[in-house]
Amino acid sequence: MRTDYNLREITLQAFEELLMVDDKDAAVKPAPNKWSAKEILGHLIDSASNNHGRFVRAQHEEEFQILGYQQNEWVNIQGYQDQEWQDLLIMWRQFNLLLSNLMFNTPPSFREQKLSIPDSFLPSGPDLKEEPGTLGYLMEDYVVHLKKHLGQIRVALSSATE
Ligand code: NI
Repeated sequence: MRTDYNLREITLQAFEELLMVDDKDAAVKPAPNKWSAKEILGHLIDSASNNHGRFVRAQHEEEFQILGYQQNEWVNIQGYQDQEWQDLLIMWRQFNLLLSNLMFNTPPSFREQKLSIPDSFLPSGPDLKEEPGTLGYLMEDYVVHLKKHLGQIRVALSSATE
C-alpha cells in the first residue's frame, strides 16, 4: 500500500492554521531555555532536511548508514529566532510536500527494507505501526515527530498570546 502517513494533509492544515500568527508572538520563548515557535519550526525544517537525505539514500546506496544531527546546534547556527515566521512556514510547507511525494512514491519493497539504525535513535511515539528498523518505520516516525512538535508550537503560541 502506498502512503505518506497523512503528511500532506497535516502539512496543509497546519500551514493554514499558522499563517496568520504574528511574527512577534512566534519569537516568544516560553522559558529562557525553551524554543520559541520559530525555533521549533526551524527544528522541523532541519528534521525535513536531514530525513530527506536519509529517505533517498536508503533506496539506492549500499550499506547506507544513518547519521544523527545535533538539533540545538542546528537551530542556533542558523539563527531561526531572527528569521521571518512566514518565510520559515513556507519553507516548511514546501519541504514537507516534497517529502510527502517521496514517501508516497516509495515502493513497499523499499519501505519494508531493514536499515542499520543506531542505538541512539529514539522513536517519537510508542504506537508506530511499521516494523521497527525498516525505512517505513523511519518515515512513519518522521511524521509522528512532526506532529509532536506542531503540538509544542501551539503551546508556545498560546503562552505568547496570553
Ligand atoms: Ni525533535
